[in-house]
Amino acid sequence: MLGAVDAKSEGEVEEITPINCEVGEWELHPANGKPCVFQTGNLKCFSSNVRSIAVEPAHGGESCPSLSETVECACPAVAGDGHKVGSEVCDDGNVENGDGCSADGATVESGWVCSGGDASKADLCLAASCGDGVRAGAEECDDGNNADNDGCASDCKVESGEFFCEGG
Ligand SMILES: [Ca+2]
Ligand SMILES: [Ca+2]
Ligand SMILES: [Ca+2]
Repeated sequence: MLGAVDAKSEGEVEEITPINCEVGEWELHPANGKPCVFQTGNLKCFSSNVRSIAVEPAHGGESCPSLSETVECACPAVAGDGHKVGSEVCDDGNVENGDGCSADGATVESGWVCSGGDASKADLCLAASCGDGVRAGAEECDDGNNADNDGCASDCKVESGEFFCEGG
C-alpha cells in the first residue's frame, strides 16, 4: 500500500481539509425613508440587509448561511396621512385645522369628537354636541343652547325668520 501512495503526486496525498464558508459583516441598509405598507393590521416598513461571502466553502465544508435578511424598521407616524398610528391622537386624513382633528394630529379640537381611525383608516370627526357653543361638523349653527326660536334651533339648524346668527 505504501508504494501505491508514493506513486501519486504530492497534491493528491495531502489531507484535504474542509473549508467552511465565511461571510462578511452585515451591510446594514438604512431603514429610514422606506415606504410603509399596511400589513396584518398595522403599518410596517421593511428593509433588507446584505452580506457577502468572504471565503467560499470547499472540500465539503459548511455551506454559506443566508446572505440577506429582512428587518422591520420603524414606521413613523405621519400626521394627516389617514393612518392613525403611534402617538397620534387623531388622523382625519388631512393637515387642516378647524375640522375636528388638528393639522398635526395631536389634538381633537374643542367641540368635536373623532373616532374610527386606526392604522388602516382615518378618523371621522363629527360635532360633539349641539348646544356646546362650537359649530362643528354638520351643524349649521351652535349658539350654545338647546332652545328654539332664538335663531339657532335645538338641532343646530339655522331658524328661518328675522334671526341671524353670529359667532359659533
Ligand atoms: Ca397618521
Ligand atoms: Ca384636520
Ligand atoms: Ca356643537
